[in-house]
Amino acid sequence: MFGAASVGKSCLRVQFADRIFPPRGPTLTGYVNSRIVCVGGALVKMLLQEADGPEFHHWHGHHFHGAFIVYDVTRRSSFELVPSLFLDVRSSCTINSAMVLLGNKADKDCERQVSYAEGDNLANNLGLLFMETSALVEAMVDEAFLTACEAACLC
Ligand SMILES: Nc1nc2c(ncn2[C@@H]2O[C@H](COP(=O)(O)OP(=O)(O)OP(=O)(O)O)[C@@H](O)[C@H]2O)c(=O)[nH]1
Ligand SMILES: [Mg+2]
Repeated sequence: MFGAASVGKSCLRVQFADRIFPPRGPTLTGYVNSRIVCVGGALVKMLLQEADGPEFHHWHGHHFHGAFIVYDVTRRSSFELVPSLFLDVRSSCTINSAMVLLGNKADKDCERQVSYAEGDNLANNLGLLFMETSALVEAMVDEAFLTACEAACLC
């Protein structure tokens, strides 16, 4: 999971893996959450790791089955960071499957600075899947991770 600081990477990851909001304790670089899911009749163990804010030099050379780029729909600067982050991720890591763009904090609709259409357009331009999520109210969190997992399993 990549994205600007405080977009909700930890909350999404922990909501999906442990059904807790908010996560307890700070983000620890390299910490892995896991959840076993059933995809196409097979049990798959998903391992979720998080880059520390936009600084992800420690992931250079890593190989992932999928990647999420997350922005905060109430913070435009986090959305504007997405194209350069996408290029950085693509050039530094091997992603052999789905990349997904997530617009998180969709529960804060009255504070929204990025529309759904803008997120969808950017995802289309970059060739990413797109969803808006809320880790707080657990909206589209399972769907986002399971979609990526299914795409990874098809590769
Ligand atoms: N309203 C709302 N707040 C959220 C949501 N997800 C996360 N937050 C809040 O956003 C803040 C940052 O969440 P984190 O999950 O720590 O963000 P992060 O991207 O992991 O941050 P770093 O690891 O520091 O880069 C916390 O105060 C969360 O409670 C959400 O879906 N809705
Ligand atoms: Mg975090």
